[in-house]
Amino acid sequence: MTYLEQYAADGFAIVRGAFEEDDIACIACEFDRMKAEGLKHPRSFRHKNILYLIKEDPLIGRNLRFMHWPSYISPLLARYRTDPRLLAIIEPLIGRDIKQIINELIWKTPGACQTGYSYHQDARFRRPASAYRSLASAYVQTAIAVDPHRPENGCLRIVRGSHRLGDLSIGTQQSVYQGSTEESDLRALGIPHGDVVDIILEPGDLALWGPYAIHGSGSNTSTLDRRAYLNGYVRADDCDLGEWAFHGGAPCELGEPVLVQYMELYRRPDPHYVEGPPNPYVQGEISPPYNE
Ligand SMILES: O=C(O)CCC(=O)C(=O)O
Repeated sequence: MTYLEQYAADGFAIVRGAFEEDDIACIACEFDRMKAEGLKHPRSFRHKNILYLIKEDPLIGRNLRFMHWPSYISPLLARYRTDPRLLAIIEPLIGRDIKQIINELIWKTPGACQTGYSYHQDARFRRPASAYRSLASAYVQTAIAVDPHRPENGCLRIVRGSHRLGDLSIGTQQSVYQGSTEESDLRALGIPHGDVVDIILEPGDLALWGPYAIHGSGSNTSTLDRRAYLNGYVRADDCDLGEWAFHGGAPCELGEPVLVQYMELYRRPDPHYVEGPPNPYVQGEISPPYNE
């Protein structure tokens, strides 16, 4: 089965060896650099679209869980967000005119007690919903494995075939990064445990999934980190938000930040510490025009 056949059948796919050892070594160094930058802050910090999400962990203290939009300050990570190998993987799904709505580094620091993600569909984050059209066919999330991903270090878990269930608004009242993959959440939806697939990856492998695929990940109980570089893309015509990634297949550079997830960008562009949810409009609706 090709990855495109697997994506159509299961709602997710794995491309083995999408990136080489040298690529991953460079990306891993940038993870370390971004982590050192992030941990200069006492708590979650935002500057425009860049966000360091830092939580106080009972076991290790300040814990950088993820960073949004490292590519504004890392030329290397910016290069990989528009890498031709990524385009070759997503082009058959969403074409050659592509915007980007996710650019994220995820760490699961060993020793921390909170590193899991509860089961969810990414559709919940595509807000305001009116800015997105044809979500099911226009949007794809990708994750490049930097470390081996295994059940013991909190690999992704995806429910096979759940992309056909549409928007289930799962757990939208709580943050996904403060939970874990609870079987009871699936049972409540009538989903058998046998449909859950552990996404085992080697460094350089790439996983992709759609906006309705139910997924989450468990805690890291090992001594190895589980880093992933996430890039989420959308067919440009079907989205009013996002940074351009490819125009006619040509890579687009980042300029002055535009509205993507942080809808307060123009009202509060200054560097600041974040109290409360990082993206305040994630649960709500606002009206177009967005980019005024
Ligand atoms: O990387 C993970 O473990 C979870 C990431 C995730 O669920 C997401 O980005 O939607």
